Amino acid sequence: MSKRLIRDALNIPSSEITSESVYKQRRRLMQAALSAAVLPAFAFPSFARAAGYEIPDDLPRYPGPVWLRQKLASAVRNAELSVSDELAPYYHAITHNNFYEFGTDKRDPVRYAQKFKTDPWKVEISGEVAKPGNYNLEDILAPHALEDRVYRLRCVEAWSMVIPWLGFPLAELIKRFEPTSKAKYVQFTTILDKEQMSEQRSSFGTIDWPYVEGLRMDEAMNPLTLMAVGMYGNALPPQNGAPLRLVVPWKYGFKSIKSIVRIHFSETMPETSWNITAPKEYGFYANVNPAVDHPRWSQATERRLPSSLLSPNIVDTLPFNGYADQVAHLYKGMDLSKWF
Ligand SMILES: Nc1nc2c(c(=O)[nH]1)N[C@H]1C(S)=C(S)[C@@H](COP(=O)(O)O)O[C@H]1N2
Ligand SMILES: [Mo]
Repeated sequence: MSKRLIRDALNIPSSEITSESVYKQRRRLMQAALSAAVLPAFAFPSFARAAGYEIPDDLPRYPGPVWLRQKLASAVRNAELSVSDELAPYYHAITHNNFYEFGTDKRDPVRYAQKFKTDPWKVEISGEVAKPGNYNLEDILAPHALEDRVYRLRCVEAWSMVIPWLGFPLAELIKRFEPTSKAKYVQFTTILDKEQMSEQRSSFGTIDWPYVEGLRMDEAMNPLTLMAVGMYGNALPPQNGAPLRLVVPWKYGFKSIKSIVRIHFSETMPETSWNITAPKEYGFYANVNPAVDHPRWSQATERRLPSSLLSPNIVDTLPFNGYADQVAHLYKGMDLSKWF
């Protein structure tokens, strides 16, 4: 198709088409908007309304399966563990994503994850644990009441946003499955599904699939560590890691692994995807730390979304992403420039 034809199809004035890259970016935006717009706009649960989350009518909601909806609607705000920073507009949270299984561009997940199947979903619990098994997500969630928590999310790429998650403490899940005394670490694994995830088919990828992440047991048991199943009062969108993801707010975003199918307890430190890929750049701990720069850029500040060229909205990065009071004790006596 010629440039002119595409331009006409999208109805963009020619004055705005200044270069191939601007045109490409625009086309991506349009495609993202289109794929989102075709989703039905369901009435969102009363919780979203009560919490005052603003979801413009032309943006999709992700209500999730019927069994999950009721749970989401009965979530309760945890004010004590929520920050008062301004929320990222919903649009930014669902269209600016890192989910490399669906592509490496920030707009790829919203474009390519919309048909991702997240129900039914199984989670395997394995390793050093008294009750291993393959469980339906519904059974995993059954005993847990959901909380609404507003957390900062700080990506290692030096941007950040503030998101209201719906989830429950990982500690509660861990206690239920009764890890043995040998369980010193927890490893999480994302689904491996080449049919649904285009980047897992690519032979040029940087990551050795499936994506894996891990925490030390005391980090996993910290009250801030959340298993999320929703955000902005609704189920998680697929691009944000539906149906089950980890959220560890004091660590760089890559620790917060998406679309989890396995939780494994081990005696030794597990492998983690970005550490395998570039061990000099990404450590196991990955605590947000303005004093330890990434080898290729500073970590002293961050671009808080929404951010644009004219108004970049740069803010100081805080040690442990502002959660030092709750987590600094976990690393007492450790040299954090060595254990980055
Ligand atoms: N499976 C998987 N999980 C992942 C990623 C990924 O590429 N694959 N990206 C991580 C990174 S780098 C970030 S910053 C967060 C982004 O979460 P969000 O898209 O919900 O903002 O997800 C993390 N979890
Ligand atoms: Mo990230």
